[in-house]
Parts: sequence; C-alpha cells; structure tokens
Amino acid sequence: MPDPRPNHMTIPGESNVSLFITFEGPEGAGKSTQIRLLSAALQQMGISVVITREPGGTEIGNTIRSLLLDSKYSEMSPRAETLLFNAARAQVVDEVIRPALEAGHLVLCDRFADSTLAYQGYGYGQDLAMLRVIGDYATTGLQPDLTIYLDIDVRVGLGRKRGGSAEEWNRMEEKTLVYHQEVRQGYLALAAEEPQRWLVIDASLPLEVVHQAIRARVLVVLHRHSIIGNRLSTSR
Ligand code: T5A
Repeated sequence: MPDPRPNHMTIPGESNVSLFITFEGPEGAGKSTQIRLLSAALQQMGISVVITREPGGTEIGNTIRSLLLDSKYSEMSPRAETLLFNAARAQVVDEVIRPALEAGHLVLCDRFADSTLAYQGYGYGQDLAMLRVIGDYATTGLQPDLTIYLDIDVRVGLGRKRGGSAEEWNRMEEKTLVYHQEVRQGYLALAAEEPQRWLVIDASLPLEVVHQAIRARVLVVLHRHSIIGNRLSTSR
C-alpha cells in the first residue's frame, strides 16, 4: 500500500539554525511520535524545521523504500539491501538534508546512517568498517549533531507496531526476534562509542516523559550552538 506520508515537510520559522538531529531505535520505539512532538515545540519557538525520514524522503527514496520493505523480496541479499538503503540515503542527503542545512533549517531525520550499522551491520554480522566506508560515500561525510536513540525491548516495540494500523509485517519487521535483539545491542554499542553525540532514552516510559527528556537535551544543544536564549524552556 502506498505510504501517505509526504517526502519531507518544512515548518517555517527562523532559519539560522543549521542543526542536524537524527532519531534511531528498534521497531516501534516511538520515533515518528517524538519527532512530531519535538517539531511542535520547535515551531512554538519560531525555529524553522525540516522533517524527513529514511528510507524515503524523496521520490527516488520512496521508490527504493517500497522495494526494501516489500515482503515479496525475502531473498534480498544483505549486500543488495545495504546498497539500496545507502542509495536512498545519498538521494535524501543531496536533495533534502544538505540544502536544508545550508538554508539554515533545523533538520529532524527519522533514521539515518546509524540504522545501517545497527540493522545491516550488527543485525547480519556484516563488516562494520566496510559499512562505514559505504555510509560515508552516501552521506558525503555528513554526521548528525545529535542522535536520539529510543531504546525499547524489541518485543514491546514490535507489539506496539502490531497494535497499530499495519495489517501486515513489512520485510524488515518479519525478521526473527533474535535479529531484532542483535540490532538493539548494536545500537547500544554505537551509543556507548560516542556518548557525546547520542542521547539514550528509555522509550518504554510515557510519551510525555520521553518528550521532556528529548526537549531538555535539544535545548542544551541549541544553547551550545548559541542559537537560542531561553525560548525553548518557556515555550510550553
Ligand atoms: N532500516 C532502515 C534498515 O534496516 N536500515 C537502514 O539503513 C534504515 C534507514 C523502516 C525499516 O527499515 C529498516 C528499519 C525498519 O525496519 P519503517 O516502517 O519506517 O521501516 O519503520 P520504523 O522506522 O521502525 O518506523 P515506525 O513508524 O514503524 O516506528 P516508530 O516511528 O519508531 O514508532 P511510532 O512513533 O510510529 O510509534 C509506534 C506505536 O507506538 C506508540 C505510538 O502511538 C504508535 O502506535 N507509542 C507509544 N506507546 C506507549 N508509550 C510510548 N512512549 C509510545 N511511543 C510511541
């Protein structure tokens, strides 16, 4: 079924920010929900936000997304899968993310290159060094300023998705519980390697608690970049 979400969305406001924030997590961790809440808070502060996601974010990316998630392609090789995710990534970097950062927007991206390290690297046991080289080629070296990792027990996350509107699992969701547990452990290892970039949050907590934790950290990053005074703290 075609995905009704737009490729990307711009919320107008002040455009002197140029910050790149990514959201990561196992299935059903609550990334899209938290991106909505954070973008609303940023909008209240008058900050211009561009929201996008992977795989997708562009017409080409969405075409690749439908290949990647189609359960009919159960025989897709991990290398083919890796290259397709990175092809979609290269397109969204060139078409959406870099132009938005150059125009001074704050970019929120639902998954980015760390997803490939977690899912195609830790999940399948593929060589992480090789994946990093391929990822750097796709992103032209673009690194997030902040990565928000929503950590959740994979059974709980998959259960949330099962309880949602999806009638069928997509190809990635169908993989075994063991696979998804490897992905989660991979994320935790990546976060431990770069604690200054990653914010790890217990995503089993209530929505508003998770949102407040994210908001507090984003406020710190905005202050650090001398972007705001105290507008975020007074906006709610
Ligand atoms: N992938 C992706 C790779 O393998 N390699 C890559 O390089 C990339 C980029 C993408 C798939 O591709 C894989 C990862 C994925 O398997 P997708 O459909 O985009 O597929 O899947 P997700 O990215 O996982 O996105 P989802 O929209 O499915 O999950 P979210 O965004 O994490 O969760 P969300 O916000 O939709 O919430 C899910 C449900 O939980 C509830 C929500 O209301 C919703 O019903 N919820 C909560 N309930 C209780 N408490 C909370 N705190 C809650 N937060 C949310």
